[in-house]
Amino acid sequence: MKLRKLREKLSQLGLDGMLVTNQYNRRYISDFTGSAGVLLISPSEAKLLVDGRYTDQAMDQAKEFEIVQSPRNLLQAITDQVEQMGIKRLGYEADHLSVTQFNQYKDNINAELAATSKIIETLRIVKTEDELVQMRGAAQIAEKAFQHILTVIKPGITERDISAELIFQMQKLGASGPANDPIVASGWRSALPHGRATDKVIENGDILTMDFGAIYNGYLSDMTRTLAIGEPPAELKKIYNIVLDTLEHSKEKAMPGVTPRELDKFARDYLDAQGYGKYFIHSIGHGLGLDLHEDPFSSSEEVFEENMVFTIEPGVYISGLGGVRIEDDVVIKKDGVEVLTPSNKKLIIL
Ligand SMILES: [Mn+2]
Repeated sequence: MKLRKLREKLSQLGLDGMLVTNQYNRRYISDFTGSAGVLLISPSEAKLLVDGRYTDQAMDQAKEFEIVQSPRNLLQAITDQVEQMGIKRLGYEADHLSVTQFNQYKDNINAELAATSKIIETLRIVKTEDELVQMRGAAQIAEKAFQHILTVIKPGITERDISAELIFQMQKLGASGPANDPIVASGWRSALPHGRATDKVIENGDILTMDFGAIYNGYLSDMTRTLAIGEPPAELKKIYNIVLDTLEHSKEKAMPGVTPRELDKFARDYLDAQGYGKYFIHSIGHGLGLDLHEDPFSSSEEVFEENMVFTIEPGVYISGLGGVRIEDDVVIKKDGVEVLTPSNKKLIIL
């Protein structure tokens, strides 16, 4: 199915071959989960070139592909296969090649090389039912780790303790790993939207932002929760409720026919009306799937369609005071969104 859609796209673009080098695109089209290898696809053939470390795994996973075992530097094998497959106009993924790699391909491959952009990324935007099953699994793991971490957080432990415990719990719950290096930012550091965990000690009166997720069967979750340890400053409490309202209203707004750009503007206008627009210093969200940040991005003017997955993550960050971000992952559905991270979002004061 995925291969068929890709071939349709190639024929529309006048390409009789495609070289796939990006790891997520390679996995999406072939089901091969290894960390090295390339796909060569023509109208009649589909080959996966891997080195000897991956031959058995590739044969097991990439059922629609002919596996070609090659030396670790795949250049000669790619050149030979393009020749054998009779490819005259080969598309390559311009967003994912280094200049060095491109020059090697240009100097060796005997075919016209055609730059392409986002062909497979675009196919990845609308999730299949099977992909949604994995994404629900990834979200549930993060949700359970969040419930657990609430029993761990107390004054005296460090941000790094929290990060390590989140990762450990998610792996015990079935994650193959964390989706990112968790963001754990407490007190004044919560004003840093991407404050990675440090040795800072959690203190009474701190507000604490945690942004983390799990990888489950290749698919990612990405959630952010902000909570307080002891009574937080009054202004941060007020900001918390405004950010939460922005999140909830944005979720109501996310539906087929609306563009990510419109959703972003809606959230920005909402925060502006409350006087906090200038402290919302990033975008409203991003596509999520095999990769943590994938299409559609918040600047996209292509409308949402059913079964796209998007994060919604308004935030307000005030230097010297602190910050609040709350993030949910949603699946766009005909009448509203399916929230993959549904845990209660009223301000928790530990
Ligand atoms: Mn995110």
